[in-house]
This record gives sequence, C-alpha cells and structure tokens, in this order.
Amino acid sequence: MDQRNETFVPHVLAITTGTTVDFPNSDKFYHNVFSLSKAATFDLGRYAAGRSRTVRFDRPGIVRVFCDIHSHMNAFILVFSHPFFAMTDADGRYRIENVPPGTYSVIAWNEGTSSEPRPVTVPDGGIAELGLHAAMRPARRRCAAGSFWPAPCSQCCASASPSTWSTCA
Ligand SMILES: [Cu+2]
Repeated sequence: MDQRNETFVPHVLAITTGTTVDFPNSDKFYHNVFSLSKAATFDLGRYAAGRSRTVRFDRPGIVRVFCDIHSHMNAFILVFSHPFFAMTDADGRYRIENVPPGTYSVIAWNEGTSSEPRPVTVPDGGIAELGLHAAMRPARRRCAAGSFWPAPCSQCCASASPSTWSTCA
C-alpha cells in the first residue's frame, strides 16, 4: 500500500490472513502510517521518502489505515480468513473464482458500509450469477482543498452530504 501524493494507493486492499503488506513512502516528505483497528493495531512511526515498512496481518477483520501527519489520508485493508472475495472493476463487475459447490451468503462492502447478505447457490461445476446493489455513497471524492470524503474540509465541503460534495470535487 503505497503513499503517493498524500494518498494511500490502493484505497482499498483485500488480503488473506498471514499476508505481509508493504507501506512504501513514495512522497518527498514524511508519513506516519498507523491503525487503531481491532484486527490490527500498529504505528509505523515517521519515515522518509523512499523508505518502506511492513505489517503482517494475522487476524481477519477490517483495518482502517491513517497517517498521523496528514489527517485526510485514509485507507481500508480487508483481511479475510478465506479466499472467497473479489474487488469490483471500474464497471462494478466482480467474479469470485474456485468456489466449491454449495450455498453461501454474499455481501457487498463499500467504504465501511455493508449490503444485506444475499444467498447464492453455486452448482457443481457451474457458475452462479449474483447482482448486488451497493447503493452506497460514492467511493471517494477529493475536493478542491484536498480533503477526502467522508472527511469534508471546512473551506468548500462543510456539508457532509454527497450532493454538496460533488459540486466541489
Ligand atoms: Cu502522511
């Protein structure tokens, strides 16, 4: 998970337990990556351009990642105890491979909000289709002053409503 232009890239990272994640600093100034989440609590301290630190994620859950220097920097790491997850592409499509036949409960997740669980049955050797409505707020917007939803800045995005937000993105 890179730190670039005061932004974590990617904004959302999905991994399985036991994965070690690098946090390289690609900016010309210091960052201080930390998390207070139950699934992983860490503070990597300040480190300079070109340096990197790592964290191993052993507990499943949602990890909120922040920078102690730049309060608008935030990201999510979703740690799963199983491999049956997928990130949507630019068109919102997703595909979960190699799911054994059976009935499952599927949820969509976006920026900390989950959809209702939806049942789906995967047939033996077949494919199941499931459209999920992630009727949620826009994934991420940056306003003119550089703040990120859902942390509106006072200059142009004092209102936390997405409609106001979109006019200043
Ligand atoms: Cu920073």
